[in-house]
Amino acid sequence: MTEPKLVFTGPPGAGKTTAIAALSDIPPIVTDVRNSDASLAKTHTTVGMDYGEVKLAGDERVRLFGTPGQERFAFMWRILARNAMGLVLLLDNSRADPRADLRLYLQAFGELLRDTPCVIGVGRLDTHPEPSLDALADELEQLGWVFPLLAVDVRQREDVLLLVDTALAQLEARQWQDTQS
Ligand SMILES: Nc1nc2c(ncn2[C@@H]2O[C@H](COP(=O)(O)OP(=O)(O)OP(=O)(O)O)[C@@H](O)[C@H]2O)c(=O)[nH]1
Ligand SMILES: [Mg+2]
Repeated sequence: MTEPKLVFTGPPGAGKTTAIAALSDIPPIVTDVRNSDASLAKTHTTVGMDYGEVKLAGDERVRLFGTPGQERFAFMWRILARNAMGLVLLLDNSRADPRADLRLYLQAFGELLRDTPCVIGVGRLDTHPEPSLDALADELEQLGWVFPLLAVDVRQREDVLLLVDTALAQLEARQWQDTQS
């Protein structure tokens, strides 16, 4: 497999920039500016993209791209989705309607997901247990998708690594299936 490109997406504040910084072996490239949106409870927001790299077992280098979360930057979602080999969708369960977030980002990346694996990481389940992972899995099923859903803390490198490993495992399974057909 040649240097897979994974894209992290999800709503503002879900932790795309944090996750890539937690996992990257190189100092991540960030394009955050001071946030002027009062509905976002954080000081900075991504306006371009995040970039990091991680070397996994066997010296496989994975390129990590993060999208801006805000919908006004949806044009960047399309640009960053090009040639992606997997999608990591981060949700923040403390947001008003995580199910609506799930629908919005899966729809926005629907074309990519036709032949690219996805893994969903749900953050802040400890403080905001609803909707539960089961409820989100039901929503996913109703939308016609079957993807792994994991509880994560994006500040923890091990959690982000698990998301990346899960996406890559699906990718390898698909590539193996392709060789069989
Ligand atoms: N207390 C707490 N903070 C968390 C948790 N998960 C993430 N965060 C914080 O949430 C914030 C996420 O911010 P970013 O990484 O900038 O989010 P983003 O998804 O890149 O946001 P945009 O670029 O605006 O789309 C960071 O300050 C994290 O430290 C959690 O489980 N608990
Ligand atoms: Mg960001």
